[in-house]
Amino acid sequence: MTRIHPQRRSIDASSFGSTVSTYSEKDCYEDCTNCKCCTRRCILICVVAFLVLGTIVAAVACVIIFALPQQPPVNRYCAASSNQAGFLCDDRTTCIEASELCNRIKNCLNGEDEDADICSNAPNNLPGYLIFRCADPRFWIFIDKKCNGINDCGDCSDESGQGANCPACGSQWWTCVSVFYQYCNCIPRSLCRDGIQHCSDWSDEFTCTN
Ligand SMILES: [Ca+2]
Ligand SMILES: [Ca+2]
Ligand SMILES: [Ca+2]
Repeated sequence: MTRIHPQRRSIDASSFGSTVSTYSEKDCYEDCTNCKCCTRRCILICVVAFLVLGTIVAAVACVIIFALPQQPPVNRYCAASSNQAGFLCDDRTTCIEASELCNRIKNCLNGEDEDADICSNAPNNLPGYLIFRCADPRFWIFIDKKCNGINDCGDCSDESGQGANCPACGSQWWTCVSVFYQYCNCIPRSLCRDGIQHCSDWSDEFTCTN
């Protein structure tokens, strides 16, 4: 006797009415990832799944980032030829004068002395040991311009001011109060007895010997 097995019918969700669904949550999730299911429940499952995955990925990234050894800040301090603090180039050998920073000339081999990170907001981004603030807080100079005999601040605070604490005039200089804006309390001995008054007391013309 031939038996006829009833054929299994494919399930047509529409035949059960709008509130009935035969999908399992697993099927639903798989369909969601393929954008084939748009029920609220599926969307909620998808959102939760992506949030959880996103949180895990973010947590792993944070662990990796914070677990990496932090690079210590580069110490750029060096003694320049002016006997003032200088800027140490990346080769850890070349020491340039502070005033060679941010002068639009690449004095370091790789040009790190002109790096926009430090030059775009000078002097705020410069190490404090490379600058000198004049008595007038609006002005500042590079440290190698302090005690160099020249009135760089404009008010001589970098040469004869208490904050500068400069040594006495060297052997190549004559001590007096200069009548020229360029100098302060020292004038080059080469200006002695040249027929031009450089000191307020004329000592450069009558007392000084060069
Ligand atoms: Ca430079
Ligand atoms: Ca100076
Ligand atoms: Ca003179």
